Amino acid sequence: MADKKSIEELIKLISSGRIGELNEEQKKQMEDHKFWKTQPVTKYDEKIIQEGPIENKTVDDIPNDPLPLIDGFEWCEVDLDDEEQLEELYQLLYENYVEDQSASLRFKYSHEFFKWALKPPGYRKDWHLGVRVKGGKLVAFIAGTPCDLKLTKTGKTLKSVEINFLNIHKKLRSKRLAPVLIKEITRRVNKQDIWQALYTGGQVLPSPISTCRYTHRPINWLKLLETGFSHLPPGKTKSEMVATYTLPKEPLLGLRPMEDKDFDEVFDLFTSFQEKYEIIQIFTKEELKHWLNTKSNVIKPYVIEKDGKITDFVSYYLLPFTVLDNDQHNELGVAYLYYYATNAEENYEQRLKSLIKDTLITSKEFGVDVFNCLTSQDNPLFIEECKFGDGDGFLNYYLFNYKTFPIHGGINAKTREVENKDGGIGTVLL
Ligand code: MYA
Repeated sequence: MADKKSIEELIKLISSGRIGELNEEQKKQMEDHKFWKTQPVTKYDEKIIQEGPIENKTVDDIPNDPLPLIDGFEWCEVDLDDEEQLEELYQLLYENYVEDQSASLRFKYSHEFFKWALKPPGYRKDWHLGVRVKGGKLVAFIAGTPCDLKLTKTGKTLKSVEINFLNIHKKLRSKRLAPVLIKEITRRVNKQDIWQALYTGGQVLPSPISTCRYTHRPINWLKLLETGFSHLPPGKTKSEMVATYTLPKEPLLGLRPMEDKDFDEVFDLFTSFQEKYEIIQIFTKEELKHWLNTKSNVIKPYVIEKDGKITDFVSYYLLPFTVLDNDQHNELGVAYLYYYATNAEENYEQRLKSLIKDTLITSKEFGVDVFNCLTSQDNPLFIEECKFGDGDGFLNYYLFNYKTFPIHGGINAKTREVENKDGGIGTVLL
């Protein structure tokens, strides 16, 4: 039986999948960051006077050859069109991505998930970067995917990449391999004349442009209890808890699965809606079609149509957990809120609350037991009413080689409680 954990702890694991989260007091001193202090990133407590790149280089300044690796290891490209290599990536991440003390939780990535996350239009195979024991086992990975960013306050657009899925086999930890992977992916991206990157992490590194908090909404509270991840609050009965989280059977606003024919309207609605946030990803139609794939088992887009017009759209992705050592359950269904938009201007807040309530209802169909969202986007407007509870996981957002003024992440800087403020983070990273 898994150790008893609070739901907060579970979500922290689910959400961040990242170890070693440090709070402000615990964060390393800048000079202790032997690697990061050499990189073009904003220093802790650096006062930003002007936004812009930290260093300017040209493609000719960038070496043509990969960085040397320690003896016995070699670089590889993980070919996601090759089922065997996909399986290797799956195994690496399954066994090494999440650090859970009782080792009772594992991300249940599917091959389809990797293809969705890592093969958007314009993806490059050489940005699916792996390290192998020479001629053998895959032991480390890092991925870059193309992404154009916009900082809406200045209107500045940045041709960038998103960096994700950095993972090193447990046996090769603390050997300074991560900096080598980061430098090599940087070299490969720079070679394409791209100089900025967006990435997130639970760790405090120099220096976040924003910090969001994870929140979670139990859908199947009883199962969360049975898997040992939720507890019965003092003074409450099980049936009271179940009743608290029980949702209506059918969506109330008429939410329906998005179809391909809705796409152009969704694209227009979403693109103009996103401008309200300070940092957003600019999607081409082709890219958004990929991210909102209507036939996917991973991403679930929905729309509301009224009088022949799409008025709202919402989406979430599914990334379940395998539960080990539990007599009753072997899987936990987890959904993550992705992008949404509405054309409601009056009663915007109410509309958003109703939209999300309906979204939660639809998720039951896919066996979702807990629905997560961050305090990014306009999520603080509905978090409480839709019964999302504060998690204790925080997600820091970083920009490589670009200084920006801090961006509100939906939490109070001091208390770290959910706080609503216009604007903020409009990008969702997986
Ligand atoms: S976040 C997901 C990260 N993955 C995990 O948490 C999975 C489990 N953990 C592991 O596999 C390992 O612990 C990892 C570190 C691989 C994380 N982001 O090799 P080391 C720095 C940035 O001895 P290890 C995601 O995927 C650390 O501060 N830096 O460490 C986004 C230290 O540097 P310094 C990190 O524990 C990734 C150095 O590495 C992270 O064996 C974005 C220690 O190296 C981290 N998550 O391995 C990457 N963790 O001494 C940056 C540790 O200076 C992208 N470190 O403090 C930057 C943009 C690049 C492209 C630019 C293009 C223009």
